[in-house]
Amino acid sequence: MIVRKIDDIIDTEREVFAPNGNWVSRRLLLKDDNMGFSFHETVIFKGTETRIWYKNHVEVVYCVEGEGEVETIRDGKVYPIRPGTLYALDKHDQHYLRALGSDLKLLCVFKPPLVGDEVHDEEGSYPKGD
Ligand code: 9YT
Repeated sequence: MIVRKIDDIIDTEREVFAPNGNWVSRRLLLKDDNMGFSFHETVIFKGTETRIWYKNHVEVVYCVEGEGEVETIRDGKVYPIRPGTLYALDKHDQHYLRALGSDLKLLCVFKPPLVGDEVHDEEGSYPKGD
């Protein structure tokens, strides 16, 4: 069994900051944990907008704190994100993620799992894992 605490991740190589300063991702489970997915606590910083397109992954996101929104680029639909809201990018949807009045704390699952140090490329994607 794996038991890990968020305090074990902070200030280690499993804590990854976006180069543009929009978010920090604390990667509690990664590919080498052999679960078939990775599991992260992500904080999206207040007032930021991030364009994302996970063309190589599916991601599910569950909000536990804060206030934000997701806009799907294909159709311009805007979805408010609040504690208790989940969204699943089952169609690799291109989207904007915005943190509005406060930081947004999200729990995120990626399949296939991230390796560890990935940050978004110019398209907002992570590279293929396998
Ligand atoms: C919700 C989202 O995709 N935010 C960007 C960071 C990502 N969750 C990660 O790498 O943990």
